[in-house]
Amino acid sequence: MSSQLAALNQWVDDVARLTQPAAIHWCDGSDAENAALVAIMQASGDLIGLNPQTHPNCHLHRSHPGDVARVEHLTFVCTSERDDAGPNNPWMAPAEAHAKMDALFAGCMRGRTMYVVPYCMGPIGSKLARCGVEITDSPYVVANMRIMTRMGAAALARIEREGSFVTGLHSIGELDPERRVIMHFPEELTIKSYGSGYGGNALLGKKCHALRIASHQARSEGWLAEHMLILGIENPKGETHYIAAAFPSACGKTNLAMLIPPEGYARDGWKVWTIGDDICWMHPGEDGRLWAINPEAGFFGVAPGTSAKTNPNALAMLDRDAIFTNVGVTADDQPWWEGLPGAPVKDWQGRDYDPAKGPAAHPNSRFTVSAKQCPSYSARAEDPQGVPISAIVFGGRRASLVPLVFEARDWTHGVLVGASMASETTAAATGAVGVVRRDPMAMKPFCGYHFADYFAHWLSFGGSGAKLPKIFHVNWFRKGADGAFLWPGFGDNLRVLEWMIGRISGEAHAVDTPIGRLPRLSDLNTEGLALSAEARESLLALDLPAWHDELESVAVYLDELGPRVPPELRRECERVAASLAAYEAVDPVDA
Ligand code: SAT
Ligand code: MN
Repeated sequence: MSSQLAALNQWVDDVARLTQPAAIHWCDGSDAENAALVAIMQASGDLIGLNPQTHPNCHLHRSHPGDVARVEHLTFVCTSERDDAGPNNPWMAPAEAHAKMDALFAGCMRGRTMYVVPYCMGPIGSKLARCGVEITDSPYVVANMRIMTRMGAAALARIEREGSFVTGLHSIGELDPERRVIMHFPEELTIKSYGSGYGGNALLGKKCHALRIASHQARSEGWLAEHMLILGIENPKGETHYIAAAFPSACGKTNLAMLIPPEGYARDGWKVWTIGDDICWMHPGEDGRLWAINPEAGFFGVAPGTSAKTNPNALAMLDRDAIFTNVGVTADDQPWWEGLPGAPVKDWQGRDYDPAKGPAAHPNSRFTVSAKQCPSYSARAEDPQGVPISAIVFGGRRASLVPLVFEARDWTHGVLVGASMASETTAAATGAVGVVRRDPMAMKPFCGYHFADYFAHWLSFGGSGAKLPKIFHVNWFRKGADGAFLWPGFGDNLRVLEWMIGRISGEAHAVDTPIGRLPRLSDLNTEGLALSAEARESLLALDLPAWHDELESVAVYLDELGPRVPPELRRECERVAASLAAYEAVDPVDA
């Protein structure tokens, strides 16, 4: 046995001694293994079979009703120095955290099977990919990890070859919110998670490894681990540009990643290719460009609102081999959520559906499905080199202030734009929904180290010679006086992406403003689009006094992050504020 596998075996033995499982199962990722697990879960009620005619090999999982989202206040980054975790993360000293977790894990798997899940984040043959091993007592977690990662024998072989891997220990425990905690030890490449079966808390390859631990590794190794979708846009000439875009959870990343071009665009030959919908690892290539892979192999998407209108590609991949969590069901056992035709008879808790008790599907109900089933899945998604990124897009959910799109003037300004991102909170995390909070680069819940150091790391890419992507900011969520969205969104977002590509090739026009470069409405292709007069007037307008206040609030936010904030970023914030003060208002709309 290789020394790598000896180390892995030793860890598995140690965990078994601590958790006392009735049996240990090493996962090979095979179909037979999955079928056996599904049978076990059907017998236990963990999975419920759905209509085999309309949805072959699809299953429903109903979680504990108190375990439906990530728990940011219970998610710790345990660095030896408190300040290294930053004010953006709950922190606990590593020794204390290990002791706390070991006490929770002691004997917790009695009577249960302990699964050992080797996995690879990224194409199995890619230098950019990284491996991990998750130990869990939840067969639901195993079934999801099988879809979301390259799990099983191939990953184990790579671990044996390579040596280094992230260790993740997970138990659903008692699913008691009072005994729920997720600890990250980035200096030890270790994760310990107890008391939740929910995606981001329990599928340790995803947010825990591919963002929190990986962002920490990326900083010391000179790359970026980001909460971004990756898509390719093919123009009628057959050229494809790849775009990475960061939005907070439940702000439409999956829909954007699978965008279907609007009628005129499709006719002219535009195509959109999906690489990933949630996480992006970007490495500087020898050519000075950033090259990106999607570390995941599947989608863990928000179900409600996914429909033939909003995301036909997603709907098309969800009629076979999928796991649905906390959705409703119809009389003939089809999965159902708000936004679909038909009617539910049972809600997400398995109760008879009663609109007085709330929606049939939980607002954070999810589907888990292999990326290979996506009709727009890019052939380049499995490319071990990744794809070269032409543009980075930041976006939030902002009912007012922020225009539909603007371009940062350069990399440093773009880093400020990303650092000052803000968004209304969603159901993806527990807590109040709809409150605007700063969410830099959509990484507030996921950055495994001090935000100030993270901004410095981003700035460090700005060296001369690098062929860095252009940086843009978008806001699809601007609302009018009546509270309705001003921009149609979904497929029509391609109109905005086309302008970005025009900016990259130097063909599209923009107006310089203090906050960045804005298109005039006439610079966007609005053919076939019925925009209201209010939308035409305000989607690209600048409210200067409100932007003043915004820049002041960004400066306060940077101050709150403390003295580690790079001076370059503060100076950039001052530069924008000064240029706002000096700005003679020109009307950027069709000026
Ligand atoms: O945290 S999850 O990965 O489960 C979903 C999300 O919030 O993006
Ligand atoms: Mn996410």
